[in-house]
Amino acid sequence: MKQRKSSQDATGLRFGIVVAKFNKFVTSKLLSSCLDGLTKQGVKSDDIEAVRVPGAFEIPLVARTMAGSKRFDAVICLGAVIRGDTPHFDYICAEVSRGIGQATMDSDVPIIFGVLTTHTVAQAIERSEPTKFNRGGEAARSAIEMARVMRGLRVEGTGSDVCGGACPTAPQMRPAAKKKGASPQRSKEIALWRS
Ligand code: INI
Repeated sequence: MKQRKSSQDATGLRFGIVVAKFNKFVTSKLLSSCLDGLTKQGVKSDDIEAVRVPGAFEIPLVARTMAGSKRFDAVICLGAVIRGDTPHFDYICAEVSRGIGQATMDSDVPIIFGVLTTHTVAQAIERSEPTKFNRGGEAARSAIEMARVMRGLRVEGTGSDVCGGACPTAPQMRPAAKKKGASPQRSKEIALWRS
């Protein structure tokens, strides 16, 4: 069995971040830990683009647009949905998780779910404290790992080890530059993946 090692070296990778302004006292901490996590692993600040949206409900559209631009190796979604007295919480949680899942499958780009969904404000604070278990830092690590996995699969992989030998998307993920006559644009993309 061919095993791929996961890597946390993020040099040369580009990341998009979508962060919700709602519950900013939590999401601003998620954002700063996420940025720390990326830059500590070698990501240049020029290679990070952050977009603010009103609330978690608005995250999926922007995440899908960023992913679709193909300018990023991964997109990270940060938000905080905190349960109130109405069913609003359930609707937002359902939409943001469904929307992010759909966006990542539609775009073929890793989109990381760094949205807190908590019962209480205290739980949200606990999960955004830089000194404790901060989900922003965790989202950065997941993004780096997934960006590396996907670059590896696109450049050299057949997809067989992730799809049990019959991955339907494998042919389009193989490096076209190895074939004669690959378009300049495709070659540029592959050069970027390899960089
Ligand atoms: N948005 C959040 O990000 N977190 C919440 O806890 C929240 N609550 O509880 O209402 C919230 N609501 C706003 C929502 O995401 C949209 O911005 C709004 O409905 C406009 O579409």
